[in-house]
Amino acid sequence: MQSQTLIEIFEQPAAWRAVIDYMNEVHGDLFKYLQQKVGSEVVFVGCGTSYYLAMSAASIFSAIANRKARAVPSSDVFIFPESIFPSNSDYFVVLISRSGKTTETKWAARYIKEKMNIETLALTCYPANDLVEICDRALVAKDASEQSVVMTKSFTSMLLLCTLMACVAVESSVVHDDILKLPDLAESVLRSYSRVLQLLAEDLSLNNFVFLGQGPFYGIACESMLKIKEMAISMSEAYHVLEYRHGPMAIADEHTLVTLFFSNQGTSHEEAVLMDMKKLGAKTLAICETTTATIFNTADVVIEINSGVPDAFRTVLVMLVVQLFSFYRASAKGINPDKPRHLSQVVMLKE
Ligand code: F1P
Repeated sequence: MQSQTLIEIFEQPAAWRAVIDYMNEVHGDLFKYLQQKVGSEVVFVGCGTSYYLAMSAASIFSAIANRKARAVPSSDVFIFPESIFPSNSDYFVVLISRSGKTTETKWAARYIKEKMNIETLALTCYPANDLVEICDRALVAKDASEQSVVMTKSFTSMLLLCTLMACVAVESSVVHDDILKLPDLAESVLRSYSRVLQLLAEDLSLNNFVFLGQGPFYGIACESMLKIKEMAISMSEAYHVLEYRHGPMAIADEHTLVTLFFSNQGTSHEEAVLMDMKKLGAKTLAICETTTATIFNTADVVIEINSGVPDAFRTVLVMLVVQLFSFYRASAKGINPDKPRHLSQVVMLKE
């Protein structure tokens, strides 16, 4: 029987098409709403995968919509609210949750509404759930709901929805041409790289996985760290690319796979880190838009996305690579990623 997680990984192009259609339906209304919020800082909130999504979403939202945006884990909202919402600013909070049932995210939503009187928007995969009920508005990626415990298509689809929201914040008209290309590009990434990733994942001499990304790719690096932990029960870390030199590289050796998400904006700095990692004896996987001579001559494995789209739009595409890699790593270790150890779809606490 085919793995449900793998089925959902391959359903991403269709789920993204549905997100784009949905945005075409709601963009006029959303534009008006976001116009009322000009001047408010956008705070993206979530737990686990949804928190890492918030990190990439905040980076993308600031860059595209030219507005202040930040990501915080749901728990910080009700434990350290004074650090998150100093009283001298305006806020608009986007609460992200596949299920809409995660207790910490519900607590955060209630705290924001009741104690801070700040407007809230739920970003989720179900049109009706607890979070939608608590929040003032909702955006729903309904074709991205999943049976699997591990979040794959829900992550990329909700991130795409955030990216579209950032575009809508600056113009009310139709979806950006580059975004329209993404579902076809996703099909080609999933088709082209499965075999090479499977071979790399089968190298059982590797026992430590490091993911490095700057800007919008930092949230992607964190989500990659989580994917390989959840699916393949493997040790993993995530850092900003240049941060890795500041101590963490002490651990790197020939059993380490360092995956670098190359950005167009930071290529030369990121190439230098790639070369350093090679000198340390680590194995390297470069995920880049186009292969430079340095990347080609240095990295052990290169995944060239060749999308023609800017960094902010490419984040969802590069995530597919690590989802596949994590799945194949689990298979190589004889682990069933559909039944991850200790985990369930939702973390529900006693209320
Ligand atoms: C978030 C989450 C997942 C994680 C786990 C439990 O859920 O923490 O990131 O993989 O299986 O749930 P949600 O709030 O997005 O539904």
